[in-house]
Amino acid sequence: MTSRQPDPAPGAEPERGFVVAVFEPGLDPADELGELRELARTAGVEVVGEIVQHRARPDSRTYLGKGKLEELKQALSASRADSVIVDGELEPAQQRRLEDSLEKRVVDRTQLILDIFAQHAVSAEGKLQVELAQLEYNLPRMRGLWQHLERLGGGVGTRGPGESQLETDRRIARRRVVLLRRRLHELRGQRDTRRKARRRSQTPTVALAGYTNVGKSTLLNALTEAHVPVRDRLFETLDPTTRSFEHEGRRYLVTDTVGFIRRLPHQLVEGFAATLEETLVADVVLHVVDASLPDERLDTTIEAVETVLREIGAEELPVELVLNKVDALDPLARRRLANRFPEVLQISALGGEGLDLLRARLAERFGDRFELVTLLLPYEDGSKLAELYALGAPIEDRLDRSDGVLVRAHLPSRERRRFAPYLIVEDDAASLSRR
Ligand SMILES: Nc1nc2c(ncn2[C@@H]2O[C@H](COP(=O)(O)OP(=O)(O)OP(=O)(O)O)[C@@H](O)[C@H]2O)c(=O)[nH]1
Ligand SMILES: [Mg+2]
Repeated sequence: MTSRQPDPAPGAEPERGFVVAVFEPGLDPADELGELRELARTAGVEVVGEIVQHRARPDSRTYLGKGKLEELKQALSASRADSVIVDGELEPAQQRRLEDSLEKRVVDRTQLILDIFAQHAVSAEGKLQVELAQLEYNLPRMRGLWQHLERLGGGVGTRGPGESQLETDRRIARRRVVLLRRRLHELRGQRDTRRKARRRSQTPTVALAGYTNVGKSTLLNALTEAHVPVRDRLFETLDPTTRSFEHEGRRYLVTDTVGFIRRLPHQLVEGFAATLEETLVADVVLHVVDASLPDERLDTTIEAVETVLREIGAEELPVELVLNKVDALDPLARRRLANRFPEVLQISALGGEGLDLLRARLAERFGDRFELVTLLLPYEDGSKLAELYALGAPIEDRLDRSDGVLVRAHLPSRERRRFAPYLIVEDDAASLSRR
């Protein structure tokens, strides 16, 4: 599947996929199918047919019940489908039985999402994260899939007496998992260093979070004049990007990360843990919502994001909801939204509407983190001045005097202690400056 291209060259035949879903009570069929179709489209698959079965839970052996399975067989041959896409996570044995019985490749929702991630991974870290997630998915499903890995390490492929090919393959895959985890751990160390540098700078940090395709990257670009790629497909962004913007003389950092989805495969949550943690070091999470979605879908996406945020341990962070894509709504729909979400800003990352208000609201949130102080830094403590500049604290005024440098600066509240010996009471400052 990973060889599939998301955008087939003109004239090339896209893969033909047949969608199969079991709807348990409580699931909204239109919603479910809509999302599965979107996933298929993003993966470069043309959906050529659909079969839906309503039952309490999928069949434990073959996902679909007997009758439906027969129906599917007929429909498959008529539709000339290359593969079957199942809207759920299949047990390895279920998948095997289905493949054997249908004589077609069967792809479950998890694998479809993993494929999309594989197609979209750009950075070295992103690629390792996806490979790890794929291996963990494939390990219990292996049927001699891993021959190509044998050549990776000298002697790894040599088989012990009595060991089957499959066992050898599993052993190689497990070693690769260990290796990938180690490499990711190293990369994570580097990321921590960068993150700590950012923390030291005390610059307020905003993390963009939200369902996939809601416009997070568009918003990052609009707020910070960045050029992160934006596309109308799922999981366009996998690597975190941090950019800054200035508002009234202060600098703010904005981080854009991977989008969320309902029932995010747990292999991906593990693989992308480090990336998702970028969200955790933020001072505030901006939860971006696609306001152009129908009401129910809007609610499920908000819930899904809240669930993932809880799963990665971000529930303690302050979250600010923001409704994006309001340019796609008529005035009535916007009023209804305003009633449903009274305090929430309505913006258009694409058109620019509401962005000034958003910047102002973010700034307001961080307002108490800075205080305007006057410091007298003697020349013999010259390094303190450098430290002050390193904080990125906006400097209002600076006067070089005989006894040191007099500075008026917006000092981050947390740094007050470090600079306490140099603080000058405001009233004195005016008279001092004349000295
Ligand atoms: N009408 C409208 N479309 C928007 C707006 N913001 C983003 N979009 C469109 O929504 C699609 C997805 O935008 P992205 O910025 O890539 O979304 P994302 O949340 O970063 O998506 P992933 O990285 O794939 O999770 C693109 O086609 C954008 O042009 C907006 O304010 N209004
Ligand atoms: Mg994006």
